[in-house]
Amino acid sequence: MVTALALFSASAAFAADAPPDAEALFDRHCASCHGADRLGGVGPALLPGNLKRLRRARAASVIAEGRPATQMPGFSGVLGEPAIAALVDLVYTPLEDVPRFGRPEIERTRIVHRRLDRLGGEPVYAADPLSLFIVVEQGDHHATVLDGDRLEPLHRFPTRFALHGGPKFSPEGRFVYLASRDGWITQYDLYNLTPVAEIRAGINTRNLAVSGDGRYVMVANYLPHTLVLLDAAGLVPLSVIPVENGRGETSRVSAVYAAPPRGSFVAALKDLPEVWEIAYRDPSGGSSPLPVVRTGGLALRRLALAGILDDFFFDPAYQYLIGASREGFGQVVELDSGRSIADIDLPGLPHLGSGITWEVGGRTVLATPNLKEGVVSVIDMATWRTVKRIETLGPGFFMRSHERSRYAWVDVFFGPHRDAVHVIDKSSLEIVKTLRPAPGKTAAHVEFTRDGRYALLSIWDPQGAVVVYDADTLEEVKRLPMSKPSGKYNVYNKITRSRGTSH
Ligand code: DHE
Repeated sequence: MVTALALFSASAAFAADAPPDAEALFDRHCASCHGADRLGGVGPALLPGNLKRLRRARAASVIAEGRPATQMPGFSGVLGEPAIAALVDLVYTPLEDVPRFGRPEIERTRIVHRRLDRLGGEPVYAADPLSLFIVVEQGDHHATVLDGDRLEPLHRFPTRFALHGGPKFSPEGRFVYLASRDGWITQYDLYNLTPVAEIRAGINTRNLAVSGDGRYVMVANYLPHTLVLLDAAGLVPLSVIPVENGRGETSRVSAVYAAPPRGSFVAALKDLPEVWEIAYRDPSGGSSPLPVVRTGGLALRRLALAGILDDFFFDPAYQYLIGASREGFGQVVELDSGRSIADIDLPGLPHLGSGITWEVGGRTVLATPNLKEGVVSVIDMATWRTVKRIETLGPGFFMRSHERSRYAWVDVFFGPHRDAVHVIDKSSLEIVKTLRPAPGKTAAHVEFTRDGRYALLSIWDPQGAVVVYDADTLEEVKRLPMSKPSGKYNVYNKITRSRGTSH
């Protein structure tokens, strides 16, 4: 007679001998971040087209060890080699049916929450709308509207799943635009505290930018390989721009930025050695030495690069683009001529997107944290030479200051000191204080109040908080409980393009 135990042992042995079931493994370990259909979610889409810069052997080690500077954990503790190999095979297998995501598909996702012409044009609260902060709470996918004068929450609303990139404001500060990793764009009215419209502009989206004149929103996508132009008033899709080089090679878009003085958007490409500049203002007044093509009524300049640059910074006048590659080289490109004018010493993985500038000793410097090394690089923006490498307790993600503050703040996002935040004197370029507001918990991302008096720092924990510091004495003033608050964004500092914050 076959006992229940024998039956169990037989099936266990059979399971151990059977080839790993990649689909089942994917469902169990990967689908929650990368999407059951592999089209992406918090994590990127896992399709051969998205992985073409990642060799198969490297893909296996990413699954085993995780990926630094991302949320991808390592699975070597739970998956053996055969299981990892089966998953690699799966993610390099094209989908039988990749959904089309062109303009009609995008249009069909649009949701209008409130008609703009029926909304009042004044704030429905007494607080100064330019002092507000938006705090993105990753823990439970909400955003808090914080009164930046009273330093108290004014309102809280649900967001789409996994927002990424900084929310962007309309030029007068009334509307804020939010992008989620799975492509949802939200227009939110900060006067009436209500969402206005939403649209899914991509399957795997990186970020969005709002034009300097407030008329357009541009969305950067990893999947499909497109830039999507939306009408900023209600998110009506205007144009879907395929990102390809004319020889059939396409590229993911790492990020798109607004360059208001140029009347353009500038896009960083992940798979082609090019930078794209898309003019929303008629560029016919200026002379461009570069070929300009028209795509859907937009003027597009394609600047050729020596290599792929996928993280950018711009000088305050938007004359220069400072780019870094994942391979560890930095370059300064003059945007008008499209010429590379200098190489910069930026080893490791600088996080230029989080760079800031200030004046010291009559020169303008750019400071950037580094995602791989415990260092802040300070670069003279006239000579493009490194003035100083400030050693920190570990790699950092975000850096901030304010025109009226003598300090710059940088977090230590990775490693055993992730609960530490350094305060750097902007004149001496020395760390003058290291704060640990919640020992053992990641402390990261600072933003100043409009007047620069207070610096707000996040504790990245489900039971986290925004900690308010006096920006001069560096003493804690108060703590506002929040659910894993990630970034926070002050309306005034953003719309006036403060040099101490990101754009
Ligand atoms: Fe970000 C901004 C790229 C991982 C939180 N991140 C940006 C921007 C880029 C970028 C290009 C600037 C766009 C903008 O603000 O419009 N981020 C990347 C990556 O390539 C990277 C390393 C890998 C990835 O998975 O995409 C990455 N980023 C993360 C995270 O793991 C973080 C910490 C948590 C999360 O939300 O996913 C994270 N990134 C942020 C935040 C900003 C951001 C909070 C906005 C910063 C700001 O203050 O403006």
